[in-house]
Amino acid sequence: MPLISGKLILDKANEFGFAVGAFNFNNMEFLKAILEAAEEEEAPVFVQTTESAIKYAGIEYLSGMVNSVKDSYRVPFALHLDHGRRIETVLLALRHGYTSVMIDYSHRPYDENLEVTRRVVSLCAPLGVAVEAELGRLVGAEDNVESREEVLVDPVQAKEFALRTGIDSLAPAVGTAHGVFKFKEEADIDFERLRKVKELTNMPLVLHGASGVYYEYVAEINRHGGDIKKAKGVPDEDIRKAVELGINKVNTDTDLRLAFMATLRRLLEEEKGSVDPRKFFKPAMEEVKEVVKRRIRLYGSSRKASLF
Ligand code: TD3
Ligand code: ZN
Repeated sequence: MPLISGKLILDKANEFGFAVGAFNFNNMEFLKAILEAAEEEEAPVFVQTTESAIKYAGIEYLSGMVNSVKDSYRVPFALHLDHGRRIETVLLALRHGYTSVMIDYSHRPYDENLEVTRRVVSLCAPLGVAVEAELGRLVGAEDNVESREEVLVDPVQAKEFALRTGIDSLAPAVGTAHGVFKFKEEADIDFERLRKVKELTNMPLVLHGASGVYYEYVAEINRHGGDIKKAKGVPDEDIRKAVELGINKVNTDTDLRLAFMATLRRLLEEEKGSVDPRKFFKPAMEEVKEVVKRRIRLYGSSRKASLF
């Protein structure tokens, strides 16, 4: 079972109360690590690219790799556009066989977000392509924000937004942030707000900025010349709780980057005589695969491929 609509995966996850992993890739090494991990866990999965990934590699390379390997795997998976900021990028993704897109106008006023999202749904729905949108904003430990109320999702507005746009999934801002510096001190996800959004919308929900920022990788990076001392992620228990409260797709990019870069930094110090990139990339890719498997188990999507 190869590349399928993101909507089919999200609806199953919502119906059976688990979350699927959505992992970002820019290159062959990450894509292969993600798909092999999903295959070993027998888990449905999203592979996703941001606009900056498209800028980096070119959409022909990214979608070309996915399309050429899609029949080599048994697990169902979706190719998703993560944080699409322009309708042109959505159209580009549709032309290249993406089966799910996010239109992210969360940084713009509510009415504009609503209007643009509606337009994207009208383009994607007839093609069976899933549409994700975001409400509220994701801000991290480095951003200066006066009030949380201002940036977190309003559950009543979320219900109205979902009804008026016809989206397939919603990413509500509940206190997480992208990158390695998510919280100043302890993690503080607004679970009550999440519970309310689920109660009012009953739809598939997406958690962004969900990486665990695991201590072992951060420490390894810092030991081998890196400097990310105040890194802080979302604890595993918080992810479990978020899934229990109705999260059905969990976005993870930073954890994969950390696993890759920790391995690379260590090997660059250890293998001073080697000029073969494969000596570095292969173990780094294996470490990415390990972290993807760990995350898939955490989300509860292992063995869920049999539902399709
Ligand atoms: O949308 N993403 C992935 C891309 C963000 C830029 O790195 C996420 O929500 C994952 O966030 P993270 O940084 O916690 O893995
Ligand atoms: Zn995100």
